[in-house]
Amino acid sequence: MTTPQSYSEKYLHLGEKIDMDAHVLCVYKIKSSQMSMKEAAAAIATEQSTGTWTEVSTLKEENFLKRSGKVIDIKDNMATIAFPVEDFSLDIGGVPQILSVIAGNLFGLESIEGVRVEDVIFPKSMMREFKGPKFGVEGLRNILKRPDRPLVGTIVKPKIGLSPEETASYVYEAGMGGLTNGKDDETLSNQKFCPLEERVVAIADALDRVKQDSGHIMIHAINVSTNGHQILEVAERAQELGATQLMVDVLTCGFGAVQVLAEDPSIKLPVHVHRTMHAAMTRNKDHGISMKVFAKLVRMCGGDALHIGTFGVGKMKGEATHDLAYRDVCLTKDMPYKPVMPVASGGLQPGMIPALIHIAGKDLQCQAGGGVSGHPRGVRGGAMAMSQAVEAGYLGMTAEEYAKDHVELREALQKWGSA
Ligand code: CAP
Ligand code: MG
Repeated sequence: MTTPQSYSEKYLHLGEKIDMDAHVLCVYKIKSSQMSMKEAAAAIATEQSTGTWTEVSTLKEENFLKRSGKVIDIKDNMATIAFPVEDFSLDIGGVPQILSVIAGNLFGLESIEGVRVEDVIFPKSMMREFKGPKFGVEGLRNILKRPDRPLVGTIVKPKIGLSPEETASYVYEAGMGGLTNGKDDETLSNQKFCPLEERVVAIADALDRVKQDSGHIMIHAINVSTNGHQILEVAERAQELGATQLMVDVLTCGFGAVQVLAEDPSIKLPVHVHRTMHAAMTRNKDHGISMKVFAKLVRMCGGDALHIGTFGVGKMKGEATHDLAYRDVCLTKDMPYKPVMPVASGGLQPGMIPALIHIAGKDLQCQAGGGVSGHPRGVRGGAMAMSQAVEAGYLGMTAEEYAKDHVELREALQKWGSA
């Protein structure tokens, strides 16, 4: 049995003019063999606003008119639904509540086999309720005294198992090799082999030594991803002990975790946003949520740097055109916030970097874990090769050209080739 068309039909407002300042617009890609596009879109608008599977006696006309989602456009398999601003609760609720409206129960409707949230457009009035990044692209560049070159970083590898001292020594070598950014991996937290507090202290010392020994500035993002009731306390402690940046996994911790780290006045560090688990929702082209939606929400919540993929050149699934769209969300002037630093990470190695910069542009943080520590000369050699590759990309040269008089890059190319 499907929702009777006569009932959900009330949610169809095709072609009607909508007050953009009074609605959140959401674009859905829909696949249903049991329903027409109109029926399926209306079923979503119904379920996600004032309706349910049957008409209810408690839905009064005034409530229906003011708060119902309206299907305003259908093109092929894409439907746009406008949700009244009044349906949202930002003071208590925030992004979790936004998601439960635009990306909630609809995924489980029996009669719709596939639905993907492709985009969301928030009215200015709602965007103003969020602060966006404290640092963003410019803030990170200022901290690193790196006005226009892409940032270049590493993820300490192996993901787990190194002691605080070993981790710090990795970071020192990476900094001496010219990297601007280091970060914990997403599965590293406070395990016995590498307690968070000891790691923060050891890394802070390593970063100081890099500065003393070479004059070079590097920061390192400490993974503070944890339970909601602890995250602020853990972040404050890391900051107190000398952390230079924080990292949070936005999808496992929730958007509120990014927002509290960005907005709480006690935290004065940039927030690096990892997206582990995103592919469970972003990878299927017929069902789930586009990374574009997540990128918008991360920017609203104040992430300073965000993983957006490797533009088709790394180990993770992804296409350049899609990743470019996510990069644009990070940088667009259409959102009333500082731009977010787009991060390309996953299976990268020096030979890929010039091509990556050519596609993605200079406002980019390139990162390699294996592509640094897998270098024949070790971490410092790998960091030098990555830095050289970034310089090549920045100057518009190929990796091969630049490698002619840069031995570390040459050795990386010999081991891994180029993109
Ligand atoms: C990269 C990475 C990142 C992935 C995640 C890893 O390491 O640290 O977590 O980039 O992908 O563990 O794989 P390597 P995404 O450089 O050694 O591949 O950013 O696309 O979510
Ligand atoms: Mg990782």
